[in-house]
Amino acid sequence: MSKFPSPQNPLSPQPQDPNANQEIVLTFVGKSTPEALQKVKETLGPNAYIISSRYIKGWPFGLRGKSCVEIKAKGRPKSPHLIQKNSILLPSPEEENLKNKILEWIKEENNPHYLYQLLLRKGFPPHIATKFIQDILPYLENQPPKSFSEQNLTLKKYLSQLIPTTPPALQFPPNSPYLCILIGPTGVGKTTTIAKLAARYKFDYNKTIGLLTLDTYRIAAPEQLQEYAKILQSDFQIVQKIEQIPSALKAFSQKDIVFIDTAGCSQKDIEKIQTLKNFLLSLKPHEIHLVLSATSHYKHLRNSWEKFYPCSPNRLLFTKLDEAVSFGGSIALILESQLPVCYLSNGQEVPSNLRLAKPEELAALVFGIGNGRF
Ligand SMILES: Nc1nc2c(ncn2[C@@H]2O[C@H](COP(=O)(O)OP(=O)(O)OP(=O)(O)O)[C@@H](O)[C@H]2O)c(=O)[nH]1
Ligand SMILES: [Mg+2]
Repeated sequence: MSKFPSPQNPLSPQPQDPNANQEIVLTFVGKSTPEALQKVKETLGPNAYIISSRYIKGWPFGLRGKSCVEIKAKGRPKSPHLIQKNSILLPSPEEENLKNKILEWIKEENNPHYLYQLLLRKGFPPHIATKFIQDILPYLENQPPKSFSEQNLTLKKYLSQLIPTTPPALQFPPNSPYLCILIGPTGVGKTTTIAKLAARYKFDYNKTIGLLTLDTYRIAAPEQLQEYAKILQSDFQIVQKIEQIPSALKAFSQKDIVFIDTAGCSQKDIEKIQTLKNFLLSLKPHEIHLVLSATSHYKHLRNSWEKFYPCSPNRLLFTKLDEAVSFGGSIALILESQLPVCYLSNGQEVPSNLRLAKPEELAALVFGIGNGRF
């Protein structure tokens, strides 16, 4: 706008005006082609030539449902005043990108193909994306959203209703500890999360805790949890054989809750998973959290769930939310397995980087603004 002389001096372009007497490209918009052409002629004269024309729904006014014709034309403007009156200023590329993004939504609302692409981009696998769309379409058709933000809100609200979560257990049986075990692939953050959970139960929920590890596969693996036990001043036990379980549990009989760490198993290591299953049959834990990294692709997550399925996990626990770039895979697995989520880990800091799972927050990871900022 500042390129042009002010409207107070409309008919006399300043000599220094770089646009005076020069051919320039301008954009004109009208409700119809004749209206847009009339503006071209009035502003650039009869010798102007048309570079392009297109029919647009909504843009540039951002009004849903309104259509217009946009014509780009080149010529010598008769006056700056007419430029201001008739042509439109094109938005900056950044603004245009943003508008186009929003427009895509509005133009394509209720369009299953568009929503499908969006879900794939967010990391959903095709079959879950299809299922989600099949479910939500009748809902969208009944209550068509009026704007991008309303549509986003609808999708978020709908998705959040499908996400099972569960609160942390706070009531425990007398004379025998409540057992919470974490299982899952290697390096996903099981031991770190146990330390966070133990601290939370001890300091925030005022519960008596015990720590137990079955992870004796790697040298120094038990020491990692033992260090946390020392810091938390909690009792600690190592169990190497199934026969040791009863005495270990007896030692913890006065504790409210015992957290059990396990060795990470590659989902390909069927033998190790079978051994873990045998331990679980003997322990009979109340909570079995399958711990998975939110940075993993859906296929990997799904494969881990299948391989650990014989261990009967009854919760999903996602870690590394802070590192993940898309969350569709994790959300898809929650929808598919219908295993409730209780905790989410969003960083390496013990004990602070642990959150209680909320359906709305999880849904916002897919349909929210500023995705993944936990
Ligand atoms: N960025 C990030 N790192 C995490 C998170 N949770 C754990 N980590 C890191 O992941 C690495 C592995 O954590 P561990 O707790 O040892 O993982 P594990 O599942 O017990 O590993 P194994 O016992 O070898 O199977 C460590 O460097 C942790 O600090 C998280 O939520 N975000
Ligand atoms: Mg570990």
